[in-house]
Amino acid sequence: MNFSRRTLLKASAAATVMGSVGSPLVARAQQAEFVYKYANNLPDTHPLNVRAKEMSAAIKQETNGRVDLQIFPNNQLGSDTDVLSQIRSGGVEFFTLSGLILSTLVPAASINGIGFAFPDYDTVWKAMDGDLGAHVRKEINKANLVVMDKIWDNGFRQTTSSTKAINTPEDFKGFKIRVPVSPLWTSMFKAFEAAPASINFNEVYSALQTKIVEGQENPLALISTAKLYEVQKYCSLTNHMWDGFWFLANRRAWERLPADVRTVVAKHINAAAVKEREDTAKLNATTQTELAAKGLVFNQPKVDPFREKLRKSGFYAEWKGKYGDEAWALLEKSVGKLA
Ligand code: X2X
Repeated sequence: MNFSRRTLLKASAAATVMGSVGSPLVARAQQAEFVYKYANNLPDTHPLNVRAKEMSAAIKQETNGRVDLQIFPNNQLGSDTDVLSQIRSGGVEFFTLSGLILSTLVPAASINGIGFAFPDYDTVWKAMDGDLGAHVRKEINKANLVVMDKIWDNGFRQTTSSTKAINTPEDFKGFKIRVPVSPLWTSMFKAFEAAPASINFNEVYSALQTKIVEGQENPLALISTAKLYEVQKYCSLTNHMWDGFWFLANRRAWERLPADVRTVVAKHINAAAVKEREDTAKLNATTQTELAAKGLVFNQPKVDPFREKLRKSGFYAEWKGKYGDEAWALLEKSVGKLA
């Protein structure tokens, strides 16, 4: 669409009168001093992106159009591994990433993913909004990334498969399972004597479809919104891990924002995280019926034998040694004795 000079002048005059809300495209572009990209790996329909859109609009509104936070869902700007290097270089300004994948850069960030650590969401939020979360954010800051206070929810992870249900730890023996690119995920499924394959989320659907792997593990909200039920037959409610997304910012880009603008941006990001937590927990709790109707066969294995297998394999002792006594004590303060 070509704007003639006359149209441009008319549009910018109108925008001056209308202010930032609903301003013509041209005027809004002129007013957006800061056009920042926010990348994530989730489908557009996932509650994280639904709330992110509201967040972006609220930020634009309260900054009078000065900040235009552009959302790129579904790995549009690259895989998690690619975008992690872009957030560090400034190729993107914002990125939500699981602490377990971030742990390739910040080892402490995977601690919330320790197998069977969290019994429920109350315990998760007390820990992640309390001392354990503060410890992880301190470590993330040391890696020269900015991290928002409130972690976003991914959920409690379940195991899907195209070949069999997982009822006991023995069923994991030799099981070709996709895991995200993270030392903790690989370590846990090796402790189950499975055959974990590290694959970025943007390649999971095709890896399952072509049977490169038999299964994967994710919360029900993602099994639904990423349509993984189309290429999986069984869903075993192993509930083996809680996982969340830290909202990260490139430090130089963050510090380019004036202090008052930073306060507004952080306020809306953290408020969106709290709303997304409610949405995602609700979706995780209600999606099983919808997924069963789409053909997924559910089973509910007893969890204690899996936890016992991890204990006997030395998994908890190994990771206690990796995180160190301070971080492990913060985890056990929230969830009780593990190792
Ligand atoms: O990669 C996954 O499985 C996902 C989408 O759950 C994460 O980002 C960890």
